[in-house]
Amino acid sequence: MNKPSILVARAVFPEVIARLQQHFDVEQNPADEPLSREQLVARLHGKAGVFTTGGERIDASLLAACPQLRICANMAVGYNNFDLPAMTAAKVLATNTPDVLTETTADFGFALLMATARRMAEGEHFLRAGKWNKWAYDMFSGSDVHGSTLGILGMGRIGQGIARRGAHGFGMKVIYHNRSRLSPELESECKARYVGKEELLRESDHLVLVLPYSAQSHHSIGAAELAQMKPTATLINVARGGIVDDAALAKALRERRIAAAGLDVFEGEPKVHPDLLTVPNVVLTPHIASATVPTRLAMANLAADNLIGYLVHGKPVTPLNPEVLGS
Ligand code: 8YV
Repeated sequence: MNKPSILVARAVFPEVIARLQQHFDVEQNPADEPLSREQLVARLHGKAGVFTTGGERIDASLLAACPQLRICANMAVGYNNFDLPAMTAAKVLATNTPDVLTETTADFGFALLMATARRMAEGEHFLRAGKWNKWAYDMFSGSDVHGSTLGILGMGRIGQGIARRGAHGFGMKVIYHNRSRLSPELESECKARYVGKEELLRESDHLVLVLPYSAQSHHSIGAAELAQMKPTATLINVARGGIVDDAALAKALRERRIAAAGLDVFEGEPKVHPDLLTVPNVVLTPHIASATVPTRLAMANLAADNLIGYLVHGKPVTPLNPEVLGS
C-alpha cells in the first residue's frame, strides 16, 4: 500500500525524519532557509500532512491551493502562524507541542530576567572590549531580583513556571494579569495574585510577557504602557514579537523611562529593529527559549506523533481544532 506523503518544511533531527519515514513518503526542505510561500504551496502539492516549525503561514488561500492537506503539525506551542478558523473550515487538523517545552522555556525566561536585572550582557561587552581597568562602586549596578515584585502578563503553563521559580526560589511577590483567573489552587501553588493590567504595569519590578500572539495582543506593550511602568523596571519578552512595539521600547530604553529589557522574540524576526541593536540596556537572544537538545527533540517527536497519530491511526495527540476529528 502507498504510504501517505508529507512535507517537513525545515531541517529537523535526522532521527525524527527516520521515524516519519517508517510511515510516510517524506519530502524535506533540506535548506536552512524557510520555504517561500510559492515554494511551500508547490511542495505541498499532493501532501496529506506538513511538519511546520512556526514560520510557515497556513491560511485560507494556501489551504485552497492544497486540497489534499489533512494536518499541519507545528513544532512549537505557539500557533499564530495558523489561521485556525480557516483550517477548521477546510477540515484540516492543526496540532502544536504544549507541555514538553514548559519548564525549559520558564528556565530561560527566568535566566533572561536575571541577566537583564543584573546587567550581565552590558558587563560582558565592557569586559570583552578591554575597558575593565578599575573598580568603581557603581559599576553595572542593577536591580535586585530576590524579594522584588514579579509581574506576569499571560498566565498559561510557562507563566506559571516562571511564577513558581520567582515565588519559591527567589522570594518574589508575584502578581499576574490574564484573560482568565487561575483556580484558587493554582494561585496558591504559584503564590500569585491576580491584578488588573494597570496595576501590573505600575507595580512590577520585573515584568515578564508570556501571552500568545493574536490581533488582540498585538502591541499589548507600547508607548502608553511603558509610560506606566517604574523607571527602575525591567521588561522581559519570551512570548512573541509583535506583542511589544519594538520602536516604542527602544525609545523608552534610550530615554531610560524603564531600566532595561530582555528580549528573545522580535517583530519581524529574524530582523531586529535597528534601534534595539544600539541601545545598551537590553539583552537580546535569537528566539532560543525552548532550545535545549532534550526539549527540541521532545517537541519534534511530539509533532511527529501528531502526524503519525492522525494520518495512520486517526488519533492525534495534541489537536488544536478537535472538531475536525468528528467531521
Ligand atoms: C520554537 C516557540 O522554538 O514553541 C514556541 O511557540 O516559540 C519556540 O519554542 C519556535 O516556534 C520554533 O519551533
